[in-house]
Amino acid sequence: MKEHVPTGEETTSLIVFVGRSNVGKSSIIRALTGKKVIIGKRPGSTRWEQMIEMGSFTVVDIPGFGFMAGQSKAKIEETKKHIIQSLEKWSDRILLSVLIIDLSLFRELHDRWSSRGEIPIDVEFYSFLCEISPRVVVVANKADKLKASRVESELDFLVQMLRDSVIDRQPTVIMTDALRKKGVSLLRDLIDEILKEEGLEPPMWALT
Ligand SMILES: Nc1nc2c(ncn2[C@@H]2O[C@H](COP(=O)(O)OP(=O)(O)OP(=O)(O)O)[C@@H](O)[C@H]2O)c(=O)[nH]1
Ligand SMILES: [Mg+2]
Repeated sequence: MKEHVPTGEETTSLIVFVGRSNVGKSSIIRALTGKKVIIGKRPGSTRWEQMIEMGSFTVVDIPGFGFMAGQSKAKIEETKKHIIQSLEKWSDRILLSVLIIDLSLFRELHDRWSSRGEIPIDVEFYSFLCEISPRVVVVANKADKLKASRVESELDFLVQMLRDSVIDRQPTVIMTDALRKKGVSLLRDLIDEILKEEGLEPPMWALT
C-alpha cells in the first residue's frame, strides 16, 4: 500500500466557521482577516470551503446549510451531508468551531422547527460541533436587525436553548453586527487566547 505522507496543508490547525446560509459567516471572516471572501445578499454565496491561511492556523469558510437560492432540496441536503462529513474528517485538527447564528431570526426558526417536532438546525449543529470539536463559540450575528429592547431577551433565549441541548457545557456566546464590525474584536481576542493556550503564534488581524 502506498504510504500517505501528509502535506503541511493537511496538518495545520483549523478554525471552522459554520452556520445556516446567509447568517454572515463570510462577513465575519472578512472583518477579522481582511481576506476578500465572497459575501452575498442571497443565501448560498459560499459554494465550497475556502481555506484561508493565517500562518499558524487555517480559517475555513464553510458553505451555509439550509436554504440556498436557486438550489433544489436534494442539493441542499447533499450540501449539509458534505459539510458534516468534512467536519468529521477534520475533527482532529479543529482548534475551535465558530457557529454563527442570525440572532434576529433564531427564535422564529427555532419555534417553527420545534412545532414540527424537529430539532432546530442551529441547535442540531451546536450539539454536533460540541461532539467533534474541543471548543465551540456561538456568534449571535445581525444583532442590529432587532429592536434594541428585544436584544437581551433574544440573547437569553438563545443561551437557554444551547444550554438545554448540551447540558455539560456552558455556552460561550458573542454578539456581533458584522456590517458595522461591532463585537468582532471579542471573537478576535478569544481566538488569540486559544492560540496562546496552544502555543501558536497569533496572526496579524485586519481588525484593529
Ligand atoms: N444587517 C446585517 N447584515 C449582515 C450582517 N452580517 C452580514 N450581513 C449581510 O448578510 C448577507 C450575507 O452575508 P454573508 O457573509 O455572505 O453570509 P454567509 O453566512 O457567508 O452566507 P452563505 O455563504 O450564503 O452561507 C450580506 O448581505 C451581508 O452584508 C449583520 O451583522 N447585520
Ligand atoms: Mg459565505
